[in-house]
Amino acid sequence: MSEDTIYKADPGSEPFRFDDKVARVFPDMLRRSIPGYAASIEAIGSLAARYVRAGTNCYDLGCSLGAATVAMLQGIDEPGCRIVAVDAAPAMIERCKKVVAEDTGLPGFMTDVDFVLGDIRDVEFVNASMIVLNYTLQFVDLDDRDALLRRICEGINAGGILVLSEKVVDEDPHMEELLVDLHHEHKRRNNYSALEVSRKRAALENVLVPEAVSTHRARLQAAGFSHSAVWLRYFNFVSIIALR
Ligand code: GEK
Repeated sequence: MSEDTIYKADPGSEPFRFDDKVARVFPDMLRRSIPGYAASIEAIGSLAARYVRAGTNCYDLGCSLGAATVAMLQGIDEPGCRIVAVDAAPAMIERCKKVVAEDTGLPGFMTDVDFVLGDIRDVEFVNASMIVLNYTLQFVDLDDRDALLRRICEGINAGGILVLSEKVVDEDPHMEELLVDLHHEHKRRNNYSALEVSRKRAALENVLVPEAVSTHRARLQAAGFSHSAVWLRYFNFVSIIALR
């Protein structure tokens, strides 16, 4: 796995982008930066085994290098399914095709995978039993989030599931400060220097826009999901499951 050394260099005022430099070190970046990331991927596999029905579609929205796609492929226990893996970054989707093929021995799995270079706001969701937004919604314009979640819910069959993982903000400013500090300490323990942490934070300003857990749950309810629950929380990172 290539080591993420991107913010050892000064990016100036360049905002964070999902370019080739990022795609090359991405697994190391996520592993060291997102507390709970490995647990989110593991759960996606288990949830696929439980919720994916024969002859339905699954969507991995903002798939990056396809970690959630691989987990679903390995979890799905039913015939005739298709996973649609979507990412807007060419550097990600190109690498994703190779990584998924290497990790799973594709083709040869009973589930097909379509790799789509495109914006998740333009995807049509049909006959879905599982949709995954693993740390992706936080990069979508705030104004577009409600409509996207409504369309996602409409595309999920009764009894289907959405997995929504996000960085969040705490409504209590004191706790927010503490949780951000705990996250930064976690990154420093994972061998990012204080300077790398602060440069990355600046680069993500206005690019990654987190919301409160209550905002996410209210949006899920308004979108038409019948139930939702936070099943994972590690500092200021959560994963929510929502049932149609
Ligand atoms: C994982 N889910 O490993 N349309 C399509 N893709 C988008 C959009 C959009 N509007 N906005 C952002 N992306 C993955 C990790 S990373 C999380 C997801 C992170 C894509 C973007 O190109 C990137 O690949 C991904 O969403 C977010 O489970 O970097 O913190």
